Amino acid sequence: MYRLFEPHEVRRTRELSGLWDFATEDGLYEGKLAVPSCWEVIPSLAAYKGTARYTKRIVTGERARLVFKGVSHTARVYLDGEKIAEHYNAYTEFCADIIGKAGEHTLEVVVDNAYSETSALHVENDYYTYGGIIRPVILEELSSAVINRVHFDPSKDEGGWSATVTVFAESLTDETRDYTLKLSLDGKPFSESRLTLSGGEATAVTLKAHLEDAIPYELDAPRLYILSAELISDGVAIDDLCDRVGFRTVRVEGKKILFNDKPIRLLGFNRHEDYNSLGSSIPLQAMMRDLALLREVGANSIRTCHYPNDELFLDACDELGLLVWEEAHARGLNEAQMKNPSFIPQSLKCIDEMIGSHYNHPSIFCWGMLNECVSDTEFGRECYKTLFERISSNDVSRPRTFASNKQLKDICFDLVDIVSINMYPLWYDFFGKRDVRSVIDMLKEYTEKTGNGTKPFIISEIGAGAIYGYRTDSECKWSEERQASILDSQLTTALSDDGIVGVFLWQFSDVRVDESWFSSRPRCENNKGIVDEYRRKKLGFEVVKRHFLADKAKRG
Ligand code: ADA
Repeated sequence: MYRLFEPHEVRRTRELSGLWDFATEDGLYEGKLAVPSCWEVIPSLAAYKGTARYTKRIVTGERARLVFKGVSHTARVYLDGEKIAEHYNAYTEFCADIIGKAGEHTLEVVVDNAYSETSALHVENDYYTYGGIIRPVILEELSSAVINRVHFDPSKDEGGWSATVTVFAESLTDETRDYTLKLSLDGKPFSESRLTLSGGEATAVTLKAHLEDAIPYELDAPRLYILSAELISDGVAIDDLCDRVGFRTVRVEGKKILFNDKPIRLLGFNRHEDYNSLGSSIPLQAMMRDLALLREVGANSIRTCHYPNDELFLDACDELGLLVWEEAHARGLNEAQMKNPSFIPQSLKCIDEMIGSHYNHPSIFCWGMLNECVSDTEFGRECYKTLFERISSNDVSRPRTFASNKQLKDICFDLVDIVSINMYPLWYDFFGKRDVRSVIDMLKEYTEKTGNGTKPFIISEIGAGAIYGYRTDSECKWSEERQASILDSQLTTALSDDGIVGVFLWQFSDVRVDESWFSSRPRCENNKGIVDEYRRKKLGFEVVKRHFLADKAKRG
C-alpha cells in the first residue's frame, strides 16, 4: 500500500512490492530482498555502504511508467540493459517512462548509499543513510495522454470557499488530440474544460470554482475530500489522478500563525524516519504506532527533520489532523559542503520534487529547509536566498522557515516568514549560558532586531539525551532522570511564554547515526528520544505529556 486512498480509478496500476533478486556489487551478499525495505535488514549488510543490484522481470503494455517512491540514495534504472532513469536523493519520488516496448522485460535498479563528492546532501551525519529501495515501486499503464500532477489551492472570502485547481497534463503520442478535462470532488463533478494537446506537449491548465458548501478541514475535525481529475477522449475516460485535499487556509499575521484564521500553538516533535532494525523503510502499522504515541503524549504537530517524508505518513497525518512542517533535505552542512558543485542543483531538485508531490496535503502548514547550515556567512546567505526563492516559485500558499543554530551570528532571519531556532539550554552551552529563560530572551531579542520586523517565533529543537533503562539517583548525564528533569525545566519556561508559537522537541525516538559521531553519541545513536528505537517510553515521556496536556487545557 502506498497511499491511504486510491490514486487512480481509470489508470491501471500495480505495486511491484515483494521479493526481488538482489546482489551487492562486491559479491558480499546474493539472494532475495523485500521491496520496499532497507538492505540493513540482512544482518551481514547491517553496516553496508556501497552499491547493490536489484532485478525483476516485468511485463508492460505500449506505454508504461515506473514510479519509485524512494530509493536510498542514488538509483540507476535499466530496462533490458539500457539505462532509462537516474535519480539522486533517498526521500523524493521519480519515474521512468517505457514507451513503445510492450512485452516482458528485465528491470534492474542499481542502488548506491555510499557518501561521495557527487552526494552533496547525504553526508556523514547525526542520522543514518540506509540503503535500498526503501519505498514502494509502482508500475502504471498509460494511455495517449497522462495527468502528471494536480495542485489544489483552497481560498475563502465572504462568499465561502473556492478552489483553484492546476492540472499538469502531457501528451504521450505524436499526434495532436482534443480532450475534455473534468474535475470532481467526492465523485461530484464541479468543473470542466476543453484541452488540445499537440504531440509530446506538456501543459498546465488552471480551473477555478466556487464551492461554497465545502466543509472546512479543521484540526479536530479533519474533513478530507477526494479531488479527481479525468482526461476524456471521444467520451471515454483515458486517464485520471485522484488526491486527497482539505479546505483550509494557513497564514502568518504578525507574530501569529493562523490556521483557518485562528491562531495555533504548535506542540510538536522532530521525527526521523528510523525504526530500529527496519531502518528508514517503515511499514504503515509502525507509522501508526508512532502516531499513537505522539497523540498520547499530546503532540499536535511534527517536523519531518531533515528531509521529505513517506507520503503514507503524510496521508496519516492528514487523516488525524496533525500539522506537519515538511523539510527539504539537508542537515548541518558547513561552507565547504555547501560549495560542493552538486549542492545547489541537488537542493533545488529536492525542493521541486518535495513540493511537486506533496502540495495538496492539508496537514503541511509550512516548508522548511537547510537545517543548521551556514546562515552566518555571505556565501551561505546567497544559498538560503536561492533556495527560499525556489520554494516560493513552487508554492506561495505556505510560510517558509529554516531551523538555525547560529545563535547571535545568523544573518538570514529577514528571509523567512517564521523564525525558528534550535536551542539546547541545560544540555549544550549557549555563549556560556545554560539558563533557559536568558537563552530564549537573548535569541528573541536578536531575531526581532535582525528579522526585518515582527514574525512568529518557534523553538524548532529543544531536548536532552538519555539511554533507555539507564537510571541513577545522581541524575548523571545519559540517565533517564537527567533527561526528564531537563525537559521539565525547558518546557516550564518555553510553554509559559506566549511569544513562542511552537515548540518542537528533539526528538521523538532514538535514531541510528553515522559512526563518526561516536564521541558524543553513545551506542552510535542520537539518544534524545523520549522513546528509544523500540518505542519504549523513557521517564521524559510522562514529563512531556504533562506539559503538553496542561498547555492544551489552558488554551482550550
Ligand atoms: C541539531 C540538529 C539535529 C541533532 C541535534 C542534536 O540541532 O538539528 O539534527 O543533531 O542538534 O541532537 O544535537
